[in-house]
Amino acid sequence: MKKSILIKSLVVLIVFTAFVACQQEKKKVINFPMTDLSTENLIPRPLKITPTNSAFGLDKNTIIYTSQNAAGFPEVGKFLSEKIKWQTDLDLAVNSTTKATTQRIIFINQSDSTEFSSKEGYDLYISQDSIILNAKTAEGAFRGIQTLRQIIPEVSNDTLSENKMWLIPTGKIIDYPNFEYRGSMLDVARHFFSIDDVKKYIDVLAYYKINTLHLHLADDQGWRIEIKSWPKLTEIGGSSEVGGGPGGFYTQEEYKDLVAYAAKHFITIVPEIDMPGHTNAASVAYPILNGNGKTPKIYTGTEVGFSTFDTRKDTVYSFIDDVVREISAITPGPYFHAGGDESHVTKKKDFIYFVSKVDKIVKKYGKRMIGWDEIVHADIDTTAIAQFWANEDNAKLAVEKGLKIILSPGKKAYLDMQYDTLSKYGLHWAGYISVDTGYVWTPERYVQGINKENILGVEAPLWSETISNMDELEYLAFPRMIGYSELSWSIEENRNWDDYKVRLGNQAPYLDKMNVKYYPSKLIDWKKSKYTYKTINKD
Ligand code: TNX
Repeated sequence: MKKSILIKSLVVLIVFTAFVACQQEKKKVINFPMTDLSTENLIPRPLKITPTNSAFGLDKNTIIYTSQNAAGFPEVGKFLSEKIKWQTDLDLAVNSTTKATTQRIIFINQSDSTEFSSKEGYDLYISQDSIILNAKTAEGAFRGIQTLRQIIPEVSNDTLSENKMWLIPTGKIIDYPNFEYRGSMLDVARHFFSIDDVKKYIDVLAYYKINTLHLHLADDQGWRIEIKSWPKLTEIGGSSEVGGGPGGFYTQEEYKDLVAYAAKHFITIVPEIDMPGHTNAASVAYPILNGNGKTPKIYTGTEVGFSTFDTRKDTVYSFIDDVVREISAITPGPYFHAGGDESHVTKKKDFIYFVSKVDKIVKKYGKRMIGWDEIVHADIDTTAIAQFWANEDNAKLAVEKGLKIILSPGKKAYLDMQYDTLSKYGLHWAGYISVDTGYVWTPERYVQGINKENILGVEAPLWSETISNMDELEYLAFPRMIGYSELSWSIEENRNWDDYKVRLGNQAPYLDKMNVKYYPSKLIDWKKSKYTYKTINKD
């Protein structure tokens, strides 16, 4: 820690301790047991942990303070209070002005220190009397409180004082992410998932510091987002899904609500409209868009590569202009994903022409285009991003052209791949991905010639041909998604399967309490919850 931060933190500590001391009863000396912050079950593993082997007793007298004039900080404090309530049933006041008889504080402090090179970085100082979280931005503070949530024990200690106390190990943590883009993708097109389902997914992603959720909003089997200027997209295109189920779609109001929910969790939504292939549902609604020479009919199967837009028709580009404009207007994040994969019935020259035109439309509405790795063949701006999923040559070409890469290699990061031959759901065209296979690889060196500076981050896609409800979604996504959080946040030296698998096993109480139906891989020794949560809540 630099001296300047130390002094700043000390000043903060002194001011607050003084403030609290004026009102508190005489402090009782508590003999805290030995702890070790470095062996806590943190995922993703923080950059640096220095244990000091005592404890902070979180109890009903703890109060939360935040910097009050720093944008977003009071909200982060409230979020922490709500989650502590959920975990422990304690009701902690946030920035309360009433006189408190308290002994310990959690202070979430906005710091302008130049130490914070990443906007998501944070430092956490835990002592017996206080927890101080320093961050430059509310986003950094938000990542930091996930760390704090993860070290609050499941069970309280009832013997140290009159109050139940949750003993948080003392020490300091210095942390920031290895990659700036840490994502998951959800295919809501093959099977539709409701806003509430997606919100539940966001809750868990945020706990593991994921910062991006890519929504695959249109494919051959369904169109899932209201476009006001082309209403049949959802009226007709939204009414189908794989297997013949009812489908569904998000109104723009619902999508906005989802985007706001994600933003509250510092998660950016990346909307994807996959084109020129994967567009059967759009062409069923508006046959004028179709370019494959066949009369489009509703499709509920799982084949790919048979549909295309007509890449030489002006109407198609006015359509795309409307779609990109309407979606961009309700998407605050910087990206628009334009798909581009498996356009097997689009001629190569038409594909190149199409992608270059779409790139310009996306830019016109102030967004950076992301596309599946095939887009690198087009003449596109270097601000575009290639999402590598299958073809290493495409990924290398992207780097030669100066594009950044998102790594989603099918063999390692596809959440829809089966764990093994016994898996109930999923596919296996890219192989089987057991929990260790999904974790044991090095994004920084996965494709020869593609180095850390070329990589924006890692994203794990969950395609939904074989899953149609939350239980099935969670079976495929968890626990593997938790591993991708560590692969994208933690530096290589801090990633180790033997160490990770123990920390993963200890996530079970959280996942159980969240009612996440994860796949209970036999490779992991899953921790049993010591208490049922009903008991905790009753006390
Ligand atoms: C390939 S990955 C696809 C998707 C399928 C997925 C199934 C990619 C860009 N395209 O259309 O859903 O495989 O694993």
